[in-house]
Amino acid sequence: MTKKTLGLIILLLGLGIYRTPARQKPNIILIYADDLGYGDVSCYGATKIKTPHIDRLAAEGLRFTRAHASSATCTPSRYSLLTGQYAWRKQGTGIAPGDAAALIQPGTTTLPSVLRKAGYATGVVGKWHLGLGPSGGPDWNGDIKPGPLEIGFSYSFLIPATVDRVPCVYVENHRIVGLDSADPVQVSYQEPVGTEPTGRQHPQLLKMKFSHGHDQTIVNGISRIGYMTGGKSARWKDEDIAGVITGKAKAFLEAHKAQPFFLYFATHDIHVPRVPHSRFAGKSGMGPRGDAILQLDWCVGEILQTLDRLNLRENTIVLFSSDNGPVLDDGYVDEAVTKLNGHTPAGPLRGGKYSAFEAGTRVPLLIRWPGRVAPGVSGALVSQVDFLASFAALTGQQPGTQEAPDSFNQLETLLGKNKQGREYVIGQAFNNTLSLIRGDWKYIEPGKGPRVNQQVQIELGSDPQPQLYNLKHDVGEKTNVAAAHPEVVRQLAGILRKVRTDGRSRQ
Ligand code: NG6
Ligand code: CA
Repeated sequence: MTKKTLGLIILLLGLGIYRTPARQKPNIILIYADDLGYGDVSCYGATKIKTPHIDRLAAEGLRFTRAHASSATCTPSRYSLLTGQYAWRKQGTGIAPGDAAALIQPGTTTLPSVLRKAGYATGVVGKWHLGLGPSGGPDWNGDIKPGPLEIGFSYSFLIPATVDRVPCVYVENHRIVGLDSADPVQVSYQEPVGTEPTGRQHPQLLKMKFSHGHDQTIVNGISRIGYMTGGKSARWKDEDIAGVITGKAKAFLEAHKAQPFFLYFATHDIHVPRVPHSRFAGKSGMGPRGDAILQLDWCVGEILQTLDRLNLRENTIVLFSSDNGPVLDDGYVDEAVTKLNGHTPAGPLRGGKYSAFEAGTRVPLLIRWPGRVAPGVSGALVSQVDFLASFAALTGQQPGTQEAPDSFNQLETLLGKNKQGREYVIGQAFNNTLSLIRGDWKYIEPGKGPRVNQQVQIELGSDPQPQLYNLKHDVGEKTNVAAAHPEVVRQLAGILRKVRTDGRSRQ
């Protein structure tokens, strides 16, 4: 800069003309891990594994100790997160097959549609698992819609369902990436398609064996749920997934650095199959599950470094959470059990993924917004179902009575100003048993079905009798005190009944 221009700027500054532009609406990034437990990262007490980048978020932001996903499995948690409606209100929102039709109808008010209305660029990168296409499922070889672009996202780069489900391809906006039209993709969850080997018939071809389920078409040496054929040029390599989706997430930030953006970055890690890149394989000493945690931590670090580099750290709210609790053997023989090495994925909580007990839905939640959210710890009761109304409020909006019927404006809680949070939190277990937490009390409604899922070795929290726990004195839900406190059981069951029958919970 010449002396002359410097002089001019100083003069203009003095006159108050050369001002920095008004503070832009904050960007929002939601990093949503898969199957990451309450105790899986070092800022939540893990000692056998170090997660420095996730810990950085905790040190620079607010760490919530009582934050919940809406459900103990993926599809319903994500459905609630994006729509602000409990998934159990809507049929067909259980764990979706990889060829499911779109579960969220175009025209629905969603977290991205609300932010888009406020002028945000809205991207989703990573795991979708909310169905694609019209009823009957998507046309994999044509335009794959409706999908995220029809419900408020302006950009999408997807793992369509889960990495353990076919089709094993990426979908960018409406198209499979790298598809050769001479080799069309065919998918079936009913019967074999094509002639490719399956894990059930050719286990000798597998680089990772299945322990239950996951014995159909083999892709990249790993057998999946469902059958597929074709699309050879478009298939992912499991080892590269974290790098590919992180690259797409970074590209989205770069492309939209000048405007407010919302990025929903949904990682594959640490879901099965756990096949991390060679940079992480063997590095945790805990087998592939631990290595996948290191890879997840790396993804978070890449996002944070990109924000630093683009000078967006200050004006970006970063949220980090998980869609449900932890599981060890979720269908592949990957040493998750044998190499656990004393690690406690659920921390002090009982149960795990699929469960009505706390480990099913109580998950890490970190929120960083430099200068606006004071670093620290919050014990406020939080549910991810509230993100929609809370971020609507951040942008001066309020959902109408017909929209996001279970989403409350909890912005003050997310920003650390309200220390109480929600009046109550509702959780949905795999078997659809609901639980309700209010204050120190946790009520689990009577449920049918097995108490333990033997395949995954997780206590589901089902009991034909009502259960009541005092989480303050018994966070591990060891002692059912329902018989000693019938009035509390009655009260909490009453709230649950009302929320159910009213069809909405926000007035
Ligand atoms: C189960 C799968 C499990 C996992 C889960 C969905 C079997 C036996 N188990 O049905 O491996 O894919 O669905 O996980 O197939 S979630 O995190 O996406 O909800
Ligand atoms: Ca999950």
